[in-house]
Amino acid sequence: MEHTTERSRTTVHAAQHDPRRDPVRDRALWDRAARVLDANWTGASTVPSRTLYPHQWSWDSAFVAIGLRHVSPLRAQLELETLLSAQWGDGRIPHIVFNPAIPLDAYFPSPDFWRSSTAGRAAGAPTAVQTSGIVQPPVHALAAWLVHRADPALSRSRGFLPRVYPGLAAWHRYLLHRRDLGGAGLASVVHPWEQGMDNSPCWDGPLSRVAPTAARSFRRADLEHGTADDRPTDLDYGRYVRLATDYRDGRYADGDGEFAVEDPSFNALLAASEHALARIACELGAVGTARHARAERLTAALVDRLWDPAAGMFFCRDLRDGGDAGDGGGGKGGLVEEYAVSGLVPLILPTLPRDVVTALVRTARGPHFGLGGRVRLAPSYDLLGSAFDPHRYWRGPAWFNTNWLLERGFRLHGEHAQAARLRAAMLDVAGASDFAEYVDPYTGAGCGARGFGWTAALTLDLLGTGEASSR
Ligand code: 9WN
Repeated sequence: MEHTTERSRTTVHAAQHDPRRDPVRDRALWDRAARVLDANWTGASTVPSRTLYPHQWSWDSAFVAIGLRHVSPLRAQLELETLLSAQWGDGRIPHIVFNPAIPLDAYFPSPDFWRSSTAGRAAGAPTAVQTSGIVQPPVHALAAWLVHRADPALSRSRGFLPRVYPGLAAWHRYLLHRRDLGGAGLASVVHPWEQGMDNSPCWDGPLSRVAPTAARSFRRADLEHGTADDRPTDLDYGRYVRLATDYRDGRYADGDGEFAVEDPSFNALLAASEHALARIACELGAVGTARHARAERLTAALVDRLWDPAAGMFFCRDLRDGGDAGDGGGGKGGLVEEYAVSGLVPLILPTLPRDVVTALVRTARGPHFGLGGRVRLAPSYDLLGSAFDPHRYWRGPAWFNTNWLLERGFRLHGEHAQAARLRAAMLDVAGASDFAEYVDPYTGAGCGARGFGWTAALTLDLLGTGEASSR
């Protein structure tokens, strides 16, 4: 791929203009990150990890495309097109697209659990490919726009945006209508895996009402690749399996499942992607105003429903919490008052009110997240929380996708020094941990899989765009 190599050379050159960075080390880091993406490439998409996650995951692919665009804009386009080819008729983009060449016991839950082409028939699941039936955060339109911008000529010649726009629009329609379970204009997630931060302590309350499936009735494949102490517990898994089984047995119809949560990060990504979809619409000759207005309404609903001014934080809203939490939320459910990184992600939104931005930056730099100096990267959960654990999955460790979003948010709102510190720390930790899936937020020590897709991809993005860019 001569085009790819040429582009790669040009782009890393741009990153070398930052006088504070060593261009030789950055070039080596770039090459290592690109090699991870090559190793995880299957021919039409990228696996998050060859061992732990050997299929295509939805939000992983969006982050991967954002990095891949610097190395091969063509592969980045294909990554998103492959994912969209597994979209369901009702608009949902499934959280996993299964590779039929991978043995069933390599990952649990496998295609025979989800039974997408039969149980999902009424919702329009594809027949040519097996998928899961739940979704993941909508980072895709943002990714598609950034991929287009990386090589507009190639994008135009392949008709990339006209190819992906209808699917992305249907995806947002699904979330904004079928998933508006609280009736307030926000999308709800119906399973912790949908929000992407599987065993966050935010779910402990909502999950406590779910009767777990007995652990002996399924076999976890994840424990064959990682330390049990770093992974969700069997009890968590029993509840994940119960919720997914019930959703499947209800033919993946949305409505009155036991778990329904309005999450700040999921909705912030939807609003950011709606802004991106507006730009895509303009590029295709349509008017984007209505979409920008919708993104602004989503931002306003996020503040209205999930912002707690006294805490200086966005919290999840548990729609199945029957008690009146007295939180002024205007009706259904109650706020889950846990400081998790999800509540900082709305910083990526351009029309967040100034006082909210100021308070959120203060919270990020304060004792709960320690970005003022106590940690290297933002933890996934409250450093002061009783459930904090620096190594157990989403209960404390730092992840590169959430830190990349925060870096972007800091920069968007003029917090350039904070953004630059975070960016430098991410690059150092990604390289030193061999592109770990997640790391101890204090030490940067790697946990989980190595050679992890989005860690490598977002390293490339940070190197490829430079800190001054508006990206
Ligand atoms: C379940 C693939 C995915 C990520 C999620 C992360 C983890 C899966 C799992 O891996 O979830 O979807 O088996 O734990 O939590 O964010 O997309 O990398």
